[in-house]
Amino acid sequence: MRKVFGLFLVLVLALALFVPQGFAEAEFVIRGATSNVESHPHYLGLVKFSELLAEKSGGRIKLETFHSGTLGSERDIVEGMQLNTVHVGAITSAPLSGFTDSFLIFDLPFLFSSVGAARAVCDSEIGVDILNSLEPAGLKGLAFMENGMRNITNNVRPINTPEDLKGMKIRTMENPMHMAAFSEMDADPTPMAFGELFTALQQGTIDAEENPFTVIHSSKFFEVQKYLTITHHLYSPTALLMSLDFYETLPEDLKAVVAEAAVEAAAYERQMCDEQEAMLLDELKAEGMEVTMPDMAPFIEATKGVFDTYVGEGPGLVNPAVLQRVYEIMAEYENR
Ligand code: EAX
Repeated sequence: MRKVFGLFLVLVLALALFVPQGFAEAEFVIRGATSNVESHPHYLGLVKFSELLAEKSGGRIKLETFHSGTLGSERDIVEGMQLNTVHVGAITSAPLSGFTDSFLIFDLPFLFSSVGAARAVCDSEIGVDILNSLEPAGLKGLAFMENGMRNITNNVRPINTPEDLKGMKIRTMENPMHMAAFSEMDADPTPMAFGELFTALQQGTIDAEENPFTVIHSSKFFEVQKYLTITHHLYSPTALLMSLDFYETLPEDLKAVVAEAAVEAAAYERQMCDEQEAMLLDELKAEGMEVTMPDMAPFIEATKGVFDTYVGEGPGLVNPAVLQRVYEIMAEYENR
């Protein structure tokens, strides 16, 4: 009997010594979320982040990922990170402008000339400053993922001129500059949390919304929206964020792991955006959406008033020096 017990002990010890790194008991079990659905690049990026954290930490960090608003709207996820009850979030820039004026630059209509130029701004010193501006709000900005160039869908009529938006009840994100742009075009902007949007469109309480192809397709807006207008009126970056309270509990070596994994996950997420954007316009047409691609000059002219109102010195405004630097970075990118 003593011999059997001895053998058993040796076996257990051997197993404990040779447990593969990835299966060590996690020291930190954390939760991360997006309001987008499972097939959207936001969630694909969170899953990649989770895999990279596990791999690079030797299993010490286990990130559980949630999609489709399971942990609430983007605002709920942000508040969860501030309370350290949610630890990671992939959050579109617009709601973040409510926590720091630094994100307002992304809310100027038609500012970004291309996705590449927008990414160059996000990856510049301006982008680092923007992410760091969230720390007083209790959020650690890790990297910029992407939502993409936003377009308009609606159920009323094809849109070919700004006048076609007149009186249209369009859902916007909860952001005053987005609302101002559509008011300048005599539309009727209604801020609404993303999770309520499909039902509002289905019930007809809202005529229109605006989002990148990845969102329009993954959230099946083609089922409740007839017309799609390619406008690229806003570029939506997505901040990969961590609860600052949680981040500060990490030892230095795991903070380095988080930083490295975030950059790699963000690059992967942008690649997913590129792959999906390349094929989704045809998919949306195949789903029956009627597409218009009007000249944007009249829309740009019609929304210039947003710059007059929201660029200047002081709270709630886009700093003119930052705007000038953004133009410089975009020019460097386009002339590279
Ligand atoms: O992708 O609320 C919105 O429209 C945002 O684009 C959100 O991230 C869903």
